[in-house]
Amino acid sequence: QRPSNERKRAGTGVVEPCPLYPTDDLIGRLAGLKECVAPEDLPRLHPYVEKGGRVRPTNCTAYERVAIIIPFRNRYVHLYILLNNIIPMMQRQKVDARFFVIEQAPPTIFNRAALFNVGFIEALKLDSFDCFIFHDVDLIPLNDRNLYRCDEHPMHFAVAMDKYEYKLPYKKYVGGVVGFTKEQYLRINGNSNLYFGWGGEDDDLFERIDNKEYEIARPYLDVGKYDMVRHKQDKGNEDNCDRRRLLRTARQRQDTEGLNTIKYKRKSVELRSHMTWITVQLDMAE
Ligand code: UD2
Ligand code: MN
Repeated sequence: QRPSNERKRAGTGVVEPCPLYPTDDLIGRLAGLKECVAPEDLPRLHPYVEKGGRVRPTNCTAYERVAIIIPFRNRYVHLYILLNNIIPMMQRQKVDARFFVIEQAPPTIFNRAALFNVGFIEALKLDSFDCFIFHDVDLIPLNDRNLYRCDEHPMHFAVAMDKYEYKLPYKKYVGGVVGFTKEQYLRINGNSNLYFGWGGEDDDLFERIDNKEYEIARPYLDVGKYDMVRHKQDKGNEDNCDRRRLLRTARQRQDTEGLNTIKYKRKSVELRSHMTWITVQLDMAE
């Protein structure tokens, strides 16, 4: 059952609630712009974004507040391309969204899933949010009917990517872009923090979702379409050779390892013009 617009009204000043399915301004299929954008061009291209990276509807109040969490290290070109694509999409979808870049400082191996936990905790320290969308920096949505919102079950948005021939690669796949309400993310105890390096963390997330008896809500293939900006495997994100072994204990670990056990050192929080930028240090586990 969806919460009523009245109860979940977000923002201030605007009385009229936005429609639950605000489809009037949508285009459908998008070009998916991949040209480089300089950060100093963002204010000219998207002047309505508030400092710290909030976009919200101007003539109605969204029924939920969304934090878009982007795990990040040294992918500036991708980040600005992504923002240039999704900022206007958020506007057309009448989403009240705030962008958080969660940057992992060197030297430890990259840990995408732990950064999601950091983003969840840090976003809630700054403001209240109903919905958390965890978004790879390099995935460009190709259809704005893919509404960036949360629902009764965890959402998997990126179901059809160019690198998988625009199909779901396997049934349990929840990589790329996923969304949880605050309650759902707390109930699954977030992501595992143990996956340093490339791979496995998304399959661990599936086990956590499934273990708590959630279904996974997905758009149609034509709607959940994305292109990934081409890239090579990053230095500092080498294949995680432990991933298969870790995955075997995913369900046993769920309640004792994850959001409730994450350790990190927060180095800085900056309210930049088009995003909130949080830099953290993660230490490799004991
Ligand atoms: C796949 C999945 C991704 C994740 C990953 C395994 C797709 C489209 N995505 O991505 O969801 O499960 O495998 O870990 O299949 N990042 C940085 N800097 C780095 C390394 C990673 O910013 O040095 C971030 C960035 O947001 C990136 C994400 O982590 O999009 C995933 O890393 P990737 O893009 O290198 O991995 P990829 O494309 O194989
Ligand atoms: Mn990628």
